[in-house]
Amino acid sequence: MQNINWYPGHMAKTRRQLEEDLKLIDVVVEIVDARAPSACRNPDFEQLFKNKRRVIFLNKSDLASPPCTHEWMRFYAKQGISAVEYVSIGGQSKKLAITEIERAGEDILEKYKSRGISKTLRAMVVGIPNVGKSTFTNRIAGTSKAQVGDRPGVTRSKQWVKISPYLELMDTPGMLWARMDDLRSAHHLAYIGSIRDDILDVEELAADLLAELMALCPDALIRRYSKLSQEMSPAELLYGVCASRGFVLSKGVYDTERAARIVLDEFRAGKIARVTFEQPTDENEMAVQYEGKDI
Ligand SMILES: Nc1nc2c(ncn2[C@@H]2O[C@H](COP(=O)(O)OP(=O)(O)OP(=O)(O)O)[C@@H](O)[C@H]2O)c(=O)[nH]1
Ligand SMILES: [Mg+2]
Repeated sequence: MQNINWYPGHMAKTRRQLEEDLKLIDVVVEIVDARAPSACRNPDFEQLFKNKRRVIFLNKSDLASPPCTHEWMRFYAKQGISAVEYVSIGGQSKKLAITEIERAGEDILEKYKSRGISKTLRAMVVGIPNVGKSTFTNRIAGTSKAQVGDRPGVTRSKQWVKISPYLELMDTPGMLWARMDDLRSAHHLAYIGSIRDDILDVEELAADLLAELMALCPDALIRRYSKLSQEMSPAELLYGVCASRGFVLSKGVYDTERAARIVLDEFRAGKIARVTFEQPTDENEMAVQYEGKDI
């Protein structure tokens, strides 16, 4: 299996900063992309946040398959993990999100209250790049203070945002882990824009995305690119997109690079279908277990 070289230099610094800031915060708010909840879980987080209260937001659920999101919610509930299905753009309730974060830190507040101290709850918003941490923070705060963008690595330093006299959120830069050797997970992260396309071969990436979409939502895919059919190989699917859109460089030569970029762009813009690439499994169960001890 190829070892993918994907760890930008600034991420080691991000990790050190997160570790240092942990002492300032009461609750960890983990944002994952609902289309790839498994690939989005940074394995380093389990160790890093093992003594913290945590709540997971399955963000961008407007782009994911609703039955799959429900399955993930059941999966988290079964393990006693607080998880919330969420959409950070549009009209979803910020009150719901605030309530869930406050609930995660409830016992901490109670403990202070019993000592006669009224404390502001401090929460750190963490996750891998481009899952919507800054959009979520802005949504909850009702501001546009945190910079957002549809590419990985937009936020480069932490930022505190006051939500109310009782709650403050810290937006943080996206963090990956040092070693990735699972190509399928890496592809999922690239499809959702959490790692840069140029780390991988863009044509291979788009061809594999087409194959995964053909398995998950063939009708929607064929509606979008009419010359595709279910028996095509990944490479043939990419040629099929060229044929559907007339991407021809010269007679008989397809512009597969253009087709690859179009497929990735259209998928990310939610133009093909709402899909979830991963199902909960026993293996994930091991990975998401954590202890919420200590105050
Ligand atoms: N459809 C949809 N798009 C979203 C949602 N939340 C965020 N986005 C989009 O996702 C992109 C990335 O959002 P950011 O908030 O910059 O993501 P981030 O996690 O802060 O990214 P980094 O700072 O790069 O780590 C932007 O184009 C947002 O508009 C959501 O719930 N649904
Ligand atoms: Mg950000």
